[in-house]
Amino acid sequence: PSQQEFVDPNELRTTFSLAMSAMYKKEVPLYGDLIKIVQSVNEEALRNSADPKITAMRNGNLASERLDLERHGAIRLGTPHELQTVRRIFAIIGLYPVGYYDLSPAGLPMHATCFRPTTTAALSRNPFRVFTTLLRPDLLKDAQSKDLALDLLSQRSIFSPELVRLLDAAERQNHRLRPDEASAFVRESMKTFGWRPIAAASKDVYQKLKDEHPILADVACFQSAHINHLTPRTLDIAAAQERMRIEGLRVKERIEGPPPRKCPVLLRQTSFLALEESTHFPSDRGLEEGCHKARFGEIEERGAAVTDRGRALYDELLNETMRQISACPRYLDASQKDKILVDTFARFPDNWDDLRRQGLVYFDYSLGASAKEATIPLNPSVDDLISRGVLVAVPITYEDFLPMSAAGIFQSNLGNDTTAKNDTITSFSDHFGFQQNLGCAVTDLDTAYAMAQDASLRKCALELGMVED
Ligand code: OOG
Ligand code: NI
Repeated sequence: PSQQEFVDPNELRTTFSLAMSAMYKKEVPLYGDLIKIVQSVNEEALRNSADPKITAMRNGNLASERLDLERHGAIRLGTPHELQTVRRIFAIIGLYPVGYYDLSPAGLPMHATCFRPTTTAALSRNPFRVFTTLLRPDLLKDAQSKDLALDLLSQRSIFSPELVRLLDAAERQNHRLRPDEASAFVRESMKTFGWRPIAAASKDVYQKLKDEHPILADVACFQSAHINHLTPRTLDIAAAQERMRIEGLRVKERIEGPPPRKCPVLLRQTSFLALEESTHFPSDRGLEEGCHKARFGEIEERGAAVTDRGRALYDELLNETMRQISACPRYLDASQKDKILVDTFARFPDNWDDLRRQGLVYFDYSLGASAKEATIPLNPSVDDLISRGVLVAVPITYEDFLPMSAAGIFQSNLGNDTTAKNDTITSFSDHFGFQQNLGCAVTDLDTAYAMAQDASLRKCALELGMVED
């Protein structure tokens, strides 16, 4: 068959994410409320905000912002085989593993990658991505619960035979599917990521795993890799968080990530807390009623991607903030903790020129309006060209995640008892082991931004006739 007979992966990603969103709204109706809140906060921000990025949006091409499409979801997997199969599923909708995230420093026996579109063109077609964590049995100290969990995981099969058949077919067709195959693929994938109301373990086993670590119960005791949240993009995360509170949602205490800034960097996130959902556990006497807490809704606001140096500074200031918070002998409420964050981050420059000159943020360069008329000195610096209006620098958006923020989101949604046993997890990263389990390398997180910046500069140099093709 010719290329035309296959569905474009970017298009299929949209179909897939819309199906996921519809399913999740049905499964977790509160998520539908969250979407409405975010939409109304975004509309207000678009109408009233003086933030140059938002006014540009108001005057520019709003449709290209795709504000109404979720930015990400998250799943938690139990075995290398599940991770490899999920990788095959996501390749069909144009998502590839980028970045390695070690969550063990936060007491979680998990590590992760993000499956996402890797080009600007694909991101702008549909920005949907999936934060995907994998259980690390090597970090579980209690042999009995580890065996119980591995046993449950070895018995479950979260991919339907039809889905597996479609994955094989796609691989014979360069990861593409025909329209009829594509609809079957979306339908069958939803079975993998949907909620199954009957647990795979008895209540006793569930409780035992939960006592060992709540994440263990969530990963091992169910028949699917249920999506645990979806995350729309908000233009004003503080306003959206406040609105969630007003509407009576139970929200996470603090927003994760950097403090509010004039020049936003990286990623800020918060969530409504996971719900108690009724669940049925198999037993000798038939089904036993119980409940499980795993699924929530999250919102995110994205800023600029930072360079290695910017990231080192971010990590240093975040560690310093956490050190001060934990060293404080008094009880600190959320606003006191936020104050420490703001004060500590005063050391992170907050205007685009400084951020650019100090090499803290990645920029996309293009020719300015006066590029063609301006006189260009010999061997000009980028600064030179910017001050002459030859070049315009726009910060590149951060498309990835932050391990400590992810851990904060995890923990608020596992319940307050999570931290109790945190000290039973030894922390070390296993980037190599993760890639082995995945069956391929994850793309380095930093390189992509550096390459995008370099490529934009090179394009400008070509257009100005400063270099030859
Ligand atoms: C994933 C939590 C991390 C994020 O946005 O950082 C995450 C999970 O709870 O499974 O989604
Ligand atoms: Ni998330």
